[in-house]
Amino acid sequence: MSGMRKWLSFIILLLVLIIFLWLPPCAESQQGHKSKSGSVGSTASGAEQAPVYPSMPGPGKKASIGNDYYLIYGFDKKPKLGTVIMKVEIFTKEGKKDTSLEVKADAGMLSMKGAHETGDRPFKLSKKGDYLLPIDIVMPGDWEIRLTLLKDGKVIFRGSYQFDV
Ligand SMILES: [Cu+2]
Repeated sequence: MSGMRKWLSFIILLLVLIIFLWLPPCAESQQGHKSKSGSVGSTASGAEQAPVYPSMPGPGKKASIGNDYYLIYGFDKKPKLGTVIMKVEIFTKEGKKDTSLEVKADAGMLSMKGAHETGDRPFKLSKKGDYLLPIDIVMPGDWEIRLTLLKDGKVIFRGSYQFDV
């Protein structure tokens, strides 16, 4: 009986030793893995790898889209509580109106991330060749509209407009 106990405690000691020897590198690799997957997760969570939306020149001003196009955006009225219609006009560098791009926008409050983001919604092309999108401003505060332009399914421009309501 006591022999078996000795045997058992020996095995337990051995197990503890093995675990102690084995744990630190494993914990390290797990941590490394965690921080890696964590950063991947955070970038992936922000709608296709946390894209950056540089501030655009104000409404009515030209914002260049690469070397080939520029856009001018505006609103049907100064953004205030309620629905505003955002209008985006796209021109080739020669100044000819272009309707071959796809335009999307997300709107939300900077100080209330995730509270009322609309998600990316497509603008509709009007007969005049303007891209239009109604945006609901549901609260006073600091809003941001994030614009994405695609050509042949590829993002060629991102820009943002911040304003207070
Ligand atoms: Cu809010």
